[in-house]
Amino acid sequence: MSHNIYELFATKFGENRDDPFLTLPDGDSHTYGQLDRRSAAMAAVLADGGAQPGDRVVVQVDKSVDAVALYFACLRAGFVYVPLNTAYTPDEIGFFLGDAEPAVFVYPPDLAGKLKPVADIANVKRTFTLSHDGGGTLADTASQVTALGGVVEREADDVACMLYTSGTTGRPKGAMLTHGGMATNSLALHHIWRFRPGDVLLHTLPIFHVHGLFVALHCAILNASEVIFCHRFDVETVRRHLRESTVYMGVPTHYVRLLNDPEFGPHDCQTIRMFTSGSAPMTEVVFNQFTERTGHVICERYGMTECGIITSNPPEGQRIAGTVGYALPEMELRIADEADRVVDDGDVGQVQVRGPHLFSGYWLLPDKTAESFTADGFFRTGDIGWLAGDGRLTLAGRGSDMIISGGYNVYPKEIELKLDEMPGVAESAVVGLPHDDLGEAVTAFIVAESHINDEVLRAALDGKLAKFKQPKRYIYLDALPRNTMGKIQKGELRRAYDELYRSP
Ligand code: MLC
Ligand code: AMP
Repeated sequence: MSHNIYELFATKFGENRDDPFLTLPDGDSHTYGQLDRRSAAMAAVLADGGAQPGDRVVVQVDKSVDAVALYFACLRAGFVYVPLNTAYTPDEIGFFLGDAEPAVFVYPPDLAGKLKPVADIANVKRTFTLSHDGGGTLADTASQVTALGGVVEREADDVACMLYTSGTTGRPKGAMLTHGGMATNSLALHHIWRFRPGDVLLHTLPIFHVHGLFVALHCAILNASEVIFCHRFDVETVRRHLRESTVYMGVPTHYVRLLNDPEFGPHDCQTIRMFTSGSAPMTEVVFNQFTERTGHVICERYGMTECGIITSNPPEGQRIAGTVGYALPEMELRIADEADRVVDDGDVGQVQVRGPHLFSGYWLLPDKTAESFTADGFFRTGDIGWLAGDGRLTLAGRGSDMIISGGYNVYPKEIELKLDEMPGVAESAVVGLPHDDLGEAVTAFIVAESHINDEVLRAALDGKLAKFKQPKRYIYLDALPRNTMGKIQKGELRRAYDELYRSP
């Protein structure tokens, strides 16, 4: 029996061919049958272009119906789908292409001048373009070919997707997600969130991360739901379409922005049965304000690229501010000390998880993979938390100094390395400081050895680092705080500048 996750989807596509799947804000609707056919055509184009099952297909394209079809095309044909954040610069893309060694790279036509040379340097054999409005060589060719029928057989542990996530070294690692792991997680989530006939999902997340691509879309497909598919988040669009939806999935910044609109209120949310939040911590203030304003209690859940969704508050039963709920079915969750010994309920330690939902390892990095698992097969999430006696998890922070800005992870090391190599910079420390809108704002502390200013630093990072990673503020210090071992004390910087972004 094939374990290709697309088999699960194909059943839904087959049973619901004429039903709306992706409906754009302008009303233009694409049925389940259309997406199925389009993905089969795209699979044929990629195969003709030389892609074989198991080959990587790297994709940096805008959110669109065809971008979703391209994802399905890769799944059904057994290609490994590798989506990249559209904010990444050509410099950053160069690294991913070199690392993933894809058979095919797909990018927007208007970036050809910048990205084709990068693909050539990385020796990518075949490139296609795809635009947000249905244009590009991939779209054009897909409209002319004979579709690739059927679904390629895959084992449960065959890799379906690879998503890059960074680490303490600043070098991104490709997390390999398997057909079996993704299917297990999606089915569990669809079940515990009690998806039901008639549910309509309002989708405003990007589709290059697990939240927008897997959590949101997989639940909708398994439910044969209609998805109101917005290009991006903005308050006005969300308010307009909430009234036609039953489920909304967001990051905390979305909820902060909705609350900042004084007109937003219960009248916008009358059809909604569930608001979920994740990818970053939600403050109790926002959680409570949302309930006071709308009458809805946000269902906070906790996930990670390597694991999919790990825990969720219950859709029925109590959702508690500041907690991320209970482990999903088949997901074993424990809190351990530094020696991987399980601690008592209520004690704070590192969150570790085990089960069939997990990724299979980091691409070409067996040592990193081994380090990230305990001897008995639990994955070290890097998050810190504690469990209540009934199994409810509360997160208390992160083990590393990773920053989460508006739901995107930012790794200080990557930015510090770029800053430190600049003339005039003696050393730097990058930290996340509390920010009402983004949760945390990337902030750089600089020790200068000659005259340097924000403008010079910004100009030097532009083009090298995606905008969302670039520091929102630079602070110049005579020296960085260090402990007796010489280690930079980032905690001290965070404490001293805690109020930097808070309005007076
Ligand atoms: C955009 N900008 C950001 C930013 N997003 N800066 C810091 N942090 C961010 N997250 C910058 C842009 O570069 C630009 O800079 C300016 O802000 C305005 O850009 P924009 O495109 O208009 O931004 P906006 O649409 O307002 O985006 C904000 C956002 C977006 C919150 C809607 O960041 C977003 O969609 N976040 C969701 C991330 C997500 O899906 N995470 C899931 C990860 S999966 P300038 O200088 O040009 O003005 C995961 C697992 C799990 O974590 O559990 O789910
Ligand atoms: P990523 O590597 O992009 O998948 O991000 C995963 C990280 O996001 C986790 O390790 C957590 O640190 C964080 N995260 C996800 N959901 C939540 C949540 N509900 N509350 C706090 N942090 C979260």
